[in-house]
Amino acid sequence: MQEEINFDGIVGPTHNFAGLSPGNLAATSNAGRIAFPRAAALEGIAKMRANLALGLRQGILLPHPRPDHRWLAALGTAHDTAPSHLRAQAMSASAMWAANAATVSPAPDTADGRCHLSVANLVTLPHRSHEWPATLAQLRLAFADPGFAVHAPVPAPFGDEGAANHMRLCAGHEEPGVEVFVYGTAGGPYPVRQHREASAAVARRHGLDPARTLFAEQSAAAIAAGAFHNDVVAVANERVLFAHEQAFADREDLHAALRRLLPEVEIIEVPAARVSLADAIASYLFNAQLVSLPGGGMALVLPGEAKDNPAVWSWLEELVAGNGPIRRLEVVDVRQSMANGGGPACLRLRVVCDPATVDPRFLVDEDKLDGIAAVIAAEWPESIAPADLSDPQLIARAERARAALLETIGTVELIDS
Ligand code: SUG
Repeated sequence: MQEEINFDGIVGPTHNFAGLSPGNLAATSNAGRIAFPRAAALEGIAKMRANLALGLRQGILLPHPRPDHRWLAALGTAHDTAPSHLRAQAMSASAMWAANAATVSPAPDTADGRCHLSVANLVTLPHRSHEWPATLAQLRLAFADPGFAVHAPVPAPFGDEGAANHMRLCAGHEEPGVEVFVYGTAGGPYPVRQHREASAAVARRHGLDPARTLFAEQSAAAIAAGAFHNDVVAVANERVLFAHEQAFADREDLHAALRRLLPEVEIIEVPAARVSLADAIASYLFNAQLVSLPGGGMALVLPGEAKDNPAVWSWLEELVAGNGPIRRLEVVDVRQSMANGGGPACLRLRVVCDPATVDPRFLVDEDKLDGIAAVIAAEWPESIAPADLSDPQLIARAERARAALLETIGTVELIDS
């Protein structure tokens, strides 16, 4: 039985605002602010609880070792002597944004009938480029069942940022889907983070049917406006595509291909005249989780910032009052993550699979979340200012905090990876 499971990245104890992501307007504008790792991680737990309350399956991915001593050593330095930019990059808690961990092709789409996961190389930005070894170790543990194939990243220089630039549309999770890979070619002053060459490699490695695989270019206007990943301007679930009018370079071409391959597709497009790209990006309207509810119909799990934006909220209220597939709006508070450009959808990696084949240590219910929340409340630093990133006491505390979490989850074998 194929089901969607959302694996949320637990916000790590070194969450901070270092302004490391050019083109991510929230992250750059909040650079230098004091961060609140404990509150951030508890916001993430509350979001998972909200999803459980909707009747959805929930999984977790764990924080990576930070500082990343191995990466610093490979660069010929160490935390106490590293230049400040390398120190900040080695301390980043960016692995929380699990939508960038990997690209997932569920079993019904692949030639060998296995669910394939390709770990993203994240080569474009230094602080994210060293996430992949720890992600690979975790995914190999969580998805060790022979029903999965976990691939190492596509080699550099082809930038790959994972599921954030990938959408799967299907009549139902059991049916073969249409997989859409969204890549960038130009974004004005900002780096293009997803390269077509990387997406094509992932599609080949996953054994996707070329006739049911689409490559769509992200519009340069969207990247220039701050949509550094496709999931900031579009989201898909089952037969529904929910996107901004200016998300894609050639929207008509994409719509026509989707209608040809999946006649039941429903495309819900938000016109720029109602919600500008700037409002869509500031509110993270599209960085919602679009989920199928067990009782039928779909819900959007949105950040509080979407409710605070009058143009966005009035459009959404009209949407759910209509007769379409999206019937419910669920608002969650993930403000600490949002301030670094990570909304509800960034925080999760969707895997469609048989839940019985997943290592149960990576699945959660309310009781397990209570245990995780207790570790966070006791061990996570309350606040981190930029100067704290070089404080040995903070580092010792963050390393202890992560070790306590791994102990609670029963994954101490991940301590060094
Ligand atoms: O890669 N922010 C992340 C946000 C990722 C959001 N993910 C998705 N859209 N799926 C990024 O830009 C900020 C870290 C800092 O500046 O310290 C950061 O990495």
